[in-house]
Order: sequence, then C-alpha cells, then structure tokens
Amino acid sequence: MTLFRKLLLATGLAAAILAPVAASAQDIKPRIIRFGYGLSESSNQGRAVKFFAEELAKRSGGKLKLKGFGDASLGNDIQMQNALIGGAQEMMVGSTATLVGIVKDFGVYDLPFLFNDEAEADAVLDGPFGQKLIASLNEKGLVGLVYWENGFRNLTNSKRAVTKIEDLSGIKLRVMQNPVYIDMFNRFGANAVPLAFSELFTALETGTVDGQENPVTTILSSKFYEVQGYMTISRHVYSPWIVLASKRWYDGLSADERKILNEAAVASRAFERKDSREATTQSLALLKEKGMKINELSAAEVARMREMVKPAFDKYAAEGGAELLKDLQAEIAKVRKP
Ligand code: TF8
Repeated sequence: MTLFRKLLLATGLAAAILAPVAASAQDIKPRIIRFGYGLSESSNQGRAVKFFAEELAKRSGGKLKLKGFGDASLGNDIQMQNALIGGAQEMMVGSTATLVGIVKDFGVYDLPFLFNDEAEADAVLDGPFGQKLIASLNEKGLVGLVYWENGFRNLTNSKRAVTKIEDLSGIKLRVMQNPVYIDMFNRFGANAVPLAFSELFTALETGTVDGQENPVTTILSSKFYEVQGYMTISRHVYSPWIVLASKRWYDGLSADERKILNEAAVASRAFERKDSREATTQSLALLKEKGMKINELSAAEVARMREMVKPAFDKYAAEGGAELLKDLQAEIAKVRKP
C-alpha cells in the first residue's frame, strides 16, 4: 500500500472519495409507489406530491417511481390508512386529525388555538414531541415520515357572515371525523357533522351541510367558493398533514431505499411548507376576487371562543389526555417568543 493510500484510509477520506462508486452499487430495486392524497393535483398538496416524486427519482436513479393519486381516488384518509396497514397501498398524505381511530393521541393537535404561528408548529412537530407521536404509529402498522403543513383553519358557510360566535348558531358545519372537532364546534353552537373530505363538496352543494372549515389554500383549490359565500378568518386550529408509509411495505425496503425515502421526505417537507405559505397569501386574494365575503375574527371574539372551549380541554384531559396535553403545552411554551 502506498503511503498516500495509507494516509487516506487513516484519515477516513477514503470513504468520501470512494462514495460515488458506492452510490452506484446501492441496493435499490425498481419499485412503484402508489401515493394517495385527498386534494386535487393542482393544490398545494398535489404540488408537494409531485416534488416528492421528482426527488425520489433523482435520488434513486429513476428506480423509485412514485405515482400520485389525487382527489381521494384511492379512498378517503381513513380508507387509505387501512390500505397502508394491510399493505395494499404504499404511501399517502392526510390530516393527522383523521388518525385518531388508530392512535388517539393525534387528537391533541386538534384542540383550538394551541399554536400562535407556523414557526411554533414547525418547532414542536419536528421536535421531540412530534417525533414521539410519529413513532407511536409503528406498532399500528404505519410509518410516519414527516409532517407537512395543511395550515391554520378558517370557517366558511353559505348562510351569513360570522363575526361573533353566536352567528354560528344552528349552522350545519362539516368537521373532520374526529371527536375533538365535533366537541369544539358543538360548544360554539354549530351543529357539527363529521364527514369525509371526499364527500364535502357535494354535501355543501346540495345543502346537506351549510359550512365547513379548512385552510384558505384548500378553500381555493377545492373550489368551495363556488358554494360558500362567506369566509371568516378564524385560524382556530393549526392542522398538520402527515406523510405515511405502509410499515409492511417499508420493512421490505433495503437500508439504502429507506434512506433515500426518508431524505426525499425531509426535502419535500421544506418544499411543501414554503409553497403552502406562499400560496396562503395568494389564495386569500383570489378568494376575494371570486366574490367571497371575507372577514377576520376580532381578537376580542377569539378571546371569547377560547373561554368557551376551555371545557373541551378539560374533557380531553379527563379522558386520558392530561399528560400529553401538558407535554404539548410545555413544548409550545419553550419555543414561544415572549
Ligand atoms: C379535511 C382536511 C383535508 C385533508 C386532505 C384530504 O378537512 O383538512 O383537506 O386531510 O388531505 O378533511
């Protein structure tokens, strides 16, 4: 061995120099990954899925082929979760809120007015609290890769402008299939109707429900402005999306494939959050242009709502969520700017 080679090995430089050779010898099989999602291809969700597919192709020399299936064409969130658990589908993205049937703890994110802004959400979700919740999916047959941003949720309806809580009275409001949401909106005086997102547009159109709540990006991309005249910027819940893989499938991947998948997921997270945040401002302007009557909930009204839903927090704590809620609030306090 030459002195040069010896030196290389000793300093560990060899690994770096030989890395390109190793890359081509990586254990990657050609695979098709069926990735389901509920929104349209042109939504922020659709754009992020496309980005993810491109990243995977780039990092795997085209071997890992992600095929996106939008508009809930593989099923709604809950149906897809079950398909992943059974191994009939490889991947999906959906709201954490719809995971409560599998891991109840995910409901903690749905309590209202927890996060003040996106930076707080990022820090907590990507930090130990959010990662511990993600890890709890493994024993249920799911692998959580990363959180994406769905966003702060706002109210829309076809009846009237909502400027105070009382305006919600009697409004049939579609909520996600999640007890925290049902409880919260019933306390606000609405008539909460749990329904899969895939059925929402028709339900609004036919008057089965009068209103719904979602981030402005979704209100635009799902064309809710066509059937909803009023929007109230309430930002009542910060809603995360979670990118999931079937554990059965994931366990069959090589270490190299898993590494590529995880790294592409992290890249997609950065893309998705930036893109969604840019789209939020733009969506608001477009919704105005489409003729929606938009008002912002006053600080005083938000304070009233906070007061009104205190019992929802107590209920959540009493039903076994006390410690989790305390942990979450402590994590938020750590990252909150004074
Ligand atoms: C909802 C959610 C949905 C998302 C999407 C289907 O209201 O916010 O928009 O989970 O992935 O159901």
